[in-house]
Amino acid sequence: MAKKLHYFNVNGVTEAIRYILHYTKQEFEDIRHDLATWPDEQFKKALPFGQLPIYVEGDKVLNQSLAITKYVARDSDLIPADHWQQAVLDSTVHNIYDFAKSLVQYNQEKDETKKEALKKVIVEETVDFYFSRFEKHLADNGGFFIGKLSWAEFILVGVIEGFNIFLGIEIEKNYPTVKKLVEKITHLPGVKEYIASREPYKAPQLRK
Ligand SMILES: N[C@@H](CCC(=O)N[C@@H](CS)C(=O)NCC(=O)O)C(=O)O
Repeated sequence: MAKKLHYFNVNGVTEAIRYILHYTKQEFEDIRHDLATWPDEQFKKALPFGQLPIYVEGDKVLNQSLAITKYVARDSDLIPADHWQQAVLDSTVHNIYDFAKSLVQYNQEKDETKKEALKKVIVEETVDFYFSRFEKHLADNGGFFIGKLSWAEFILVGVIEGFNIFLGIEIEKNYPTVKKLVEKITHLPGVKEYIASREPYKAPQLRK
């Protein structure tokens, strides 16, 4: 059945989905909407909650990036059979998304002075609060959240890439296990070729 992923031409909350689809060799149409012309009001109105990403399979439509990421990983060993491990990963991806809220807040802020202040807090406080914990969780488990590759590592790397692009930083540089993980994910078969083929991302112009 034809699979389509709709998002913008940035990584954000959707790159993990793209990575997993490429890593697990699933064919899909990678439809990228232009942020400069967004919103196309008619298209937006037809979306379940007015936002992207959406994932389409035949006549079925799914929104919410975490649900989509987990769904596209379902038939692979990126989702463990063990229920406790599944719960640990669910908890982990929500921790990662709690961190990601700070970038959403930054992107939504229109006042340049306030935006700079938000960036300072992210760089000087928020990153270390979360990444000291992610680093320890990974280091304690052989470089992965549950001792082997799962969908949660893809989520973490996608979110790191989004922060790095929007804020012009390199989050992973002070966290050696996280840094190794970024290298590992971006060199996985399928992912590596996809990255080589995609245009380099740059922070898009957001609506004023
Ligand atoms: N919780 C949703 C959030 C989706 C979301 O915030 N989408 C943003 C882009 S990252 C969007 O569509 N923005 C355009 C708009 O709201 O008009 C998810 O994780 O999928």
